Amino acid sequence: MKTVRITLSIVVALVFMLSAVGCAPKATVAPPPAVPVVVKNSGGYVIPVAKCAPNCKYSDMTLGFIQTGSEGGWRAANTGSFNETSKQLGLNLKFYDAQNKFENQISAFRNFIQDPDVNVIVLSALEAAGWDEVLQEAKAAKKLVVLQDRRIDSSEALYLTFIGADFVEEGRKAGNEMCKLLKDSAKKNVVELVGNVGSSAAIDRGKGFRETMTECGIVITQSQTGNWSATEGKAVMEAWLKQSKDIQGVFAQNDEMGIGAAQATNEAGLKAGTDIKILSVDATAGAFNAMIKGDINTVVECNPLLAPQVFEAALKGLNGDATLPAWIPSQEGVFYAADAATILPTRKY
Ligand code: GYE
Repeated sequence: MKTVRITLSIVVALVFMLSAVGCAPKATVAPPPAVPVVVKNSGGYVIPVAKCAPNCKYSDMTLGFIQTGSEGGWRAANTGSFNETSKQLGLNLKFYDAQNKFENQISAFRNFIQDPDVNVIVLSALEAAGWDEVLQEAKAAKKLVVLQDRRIDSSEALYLTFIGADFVEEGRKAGNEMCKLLKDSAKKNVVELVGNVGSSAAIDRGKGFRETMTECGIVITQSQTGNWSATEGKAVMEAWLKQSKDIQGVFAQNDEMGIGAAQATNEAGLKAGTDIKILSVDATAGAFNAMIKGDINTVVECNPLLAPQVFEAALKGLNGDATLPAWIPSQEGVFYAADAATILPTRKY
C-alpha cells in the first residue's frame, strides 16, 4: 500500500515538473500584432486602415470611382483602364460619370461617403478647387481617398496619394517642341486652345508652356477654352482665322482640340501642319492618324492607363501601408509625325 502511495506521488510530481518545463501541449502561436490604429503617410494623411488589414485582398475592395465625363479619346481609354483592370483583379467597382458637371462630382462624392459598402473613393477632379469640405467628410467617415489623373489644390493630408501626370512638365515639353517647329519661322505667333476652365490639366499645361516658350520668342496671340472637344476647338480656330491668318502655331491642350483646329485651318484654305504648325497633348490614336495625314506635327503624351497603379495604391492603403508618396507621377514621352505610322500599331490607346 505504502509503495503504491509513493509511486503515485512520484507520478504526480513528474506531471507537474513536465508541465513546468513545457512539455505540456504547445500553446498556439500568437497572431501578428494588429496594425496600429493611427497610420500617417509622408503627406500627413491619416490612413483609415481596413479591418481586413494587413491581409486585405482586392475582393475586399469596393471602390467608388468619380469620373469627369466621357469627353474624347483620352477619357475613354482612362475609363476603359478602370473597367478592364477591376474585372481582372476581382474588385467591386462602382463607376460614376459626372457628365463634366462639377456639382455632380460633389454629390456623387457624398453618396459614396454614405454608401456602407464603399471603402475607397477615387476622384478625377473636374476642377482643382472646392474639395476640402467633402474630403474632411470622407476623413470623418473613414473612407480611403485616392486621386487620379488630375491634382487638386487641397492639402495632401486629405488624400492617400495622387496618381497622374506632371501637367506643368507636359506644358514645358510643348513649349520646347513648338520652338523646334517654329525655328525657321521669323514670326512666332501661337494661339492656345485651353482645356476646361479651372482644371489642373488646363492651368498647369498653360503654365508650363509659358515657362519655355520664352526661349525662342513665342508670343501667345489668342487663348480660349475649347473644352477638350474637336467641335469647340474647330469653332474657336475658325473665329480666330476670320480675325487674322497671321498665326504660325497652335498649342492645343489635347488631341481633339488640335484635330478641330486642323480642320478649321484646312477649310480656311491653309495647310494644317505646314502653313500653321499644330502641337497637341495626349497622344491618342486620333492624334497619330492626324500626324500620319500631316495635320498635326508633334504630340506630347499623357498616359490614361492609370487604373493598375490606382488599385495597387488603394489596396496598400486599406492594408495600412504608409510608405506611399503623396504623388506617383506617370511616365510619358513625345511623338513626331515622321514616326507616327511606325509607332501607331504598338499603341494601346
Ligand atoms: O488631356 C483630355 C481630357 O485630364 C489628362 O482630360 C486629362 C485630360 C486630357 O479631357 O483629353
